[in-house]
Amino acid sequence: MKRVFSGVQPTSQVHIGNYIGAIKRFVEFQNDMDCFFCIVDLHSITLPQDPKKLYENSLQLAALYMAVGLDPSKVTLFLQSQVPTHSELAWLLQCNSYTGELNRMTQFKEKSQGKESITAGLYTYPVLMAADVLLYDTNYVPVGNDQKQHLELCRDIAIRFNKKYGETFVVPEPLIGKFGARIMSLDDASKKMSKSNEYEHSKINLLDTPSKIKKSIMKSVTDSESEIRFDVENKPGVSNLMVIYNTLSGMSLDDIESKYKGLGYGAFKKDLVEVVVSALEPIQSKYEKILKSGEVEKVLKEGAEKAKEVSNGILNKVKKKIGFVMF
Ligand code: ATP
Ligand code: LTN
Repeated sequence: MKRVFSGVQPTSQVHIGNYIGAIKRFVEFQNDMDCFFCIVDLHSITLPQDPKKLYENSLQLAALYMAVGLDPSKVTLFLQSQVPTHSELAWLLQCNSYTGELNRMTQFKEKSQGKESITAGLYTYPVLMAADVLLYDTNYVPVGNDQKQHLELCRDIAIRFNKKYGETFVVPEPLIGKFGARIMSLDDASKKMSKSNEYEHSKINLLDTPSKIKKSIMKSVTDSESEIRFDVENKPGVSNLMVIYNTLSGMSLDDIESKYKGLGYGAFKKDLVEVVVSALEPIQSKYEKILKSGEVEKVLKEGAEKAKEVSNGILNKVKKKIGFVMF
């Protein structure tokens, strides 16, 4: 069976960009592939986190993974910090990566911009991500568009290691969706929808109420025309809303264009509110049930055991190749 690995940071609330670009797609793999989905809490502390919030967000994300339809009897769900092989391989890979390649990472440049002090962890973040993926002989990594460069680095690290020490790692392939791999901010269609954007109407979170969803969509930027047409270059705001509509309802972009011909943005946005609310409603009610059931901790515990078992085998192989004494 082919293996799939992906991770989401437990920073702040999960938004529909995370859902459409990544988490919703995770569910599609669970029946045919051996899936590992991680809550990458070690990554999240590359930027300051409030300990109480980090704790809450980590359990909330686990419950959300299940609420969107990931079945713990089919997939392995776990917390990165509970599986020490991740930190250990990250160090070994850091000693096989170059500052030149890390300097080129655009996410590092963006996230360090304007900051007075930047942690070494933010700089080496992509190497920890490479360790996450390579520890499981991963074939496929479903992610949003913003992670493309990190996965190219991961592949480079794997290929280089295999050349130096002999065949060790499976070289993974990113799986980036055709539509929805980069959902844009609702208030500025030139920027990606992002957890770190503090303006509440820039995004829709999976746990937002219908009235908040309505407000954010009705306020979203469009343009001075009134035509519903998919044209990312000239109509980025409307095109972004159309992608949200398309990915959450299944209606094709062509059918959306025909349905709203001559109707204007008001009618389109009003229906989009319905589409989003009805896509999120089942997730929200399942989420509440899962939290109450108390099963989250048990699932994470079992997930960590399985992740340790699989990743230990690969880590030991790497250590032997490097020349460490193993008993
Ligand atoms: P931040 O923007 O604050 O760095 P984030 O929103 O990117 O956070 P992550 O936990 O880093 O959140 O991302 C989880 C997954 O969601 C990744 O696969 C990422 O590529 C994807 N993703 C993030 N933002 C978007 C977006 N706007 N559109 C589509 N996919 C996205
Ligand atoms: N960097 C990713 C989160 C992440 C990840 C991973 C994604 C950490 N490790 C391994 C896929 C595979 C992000 O979303 N910002």
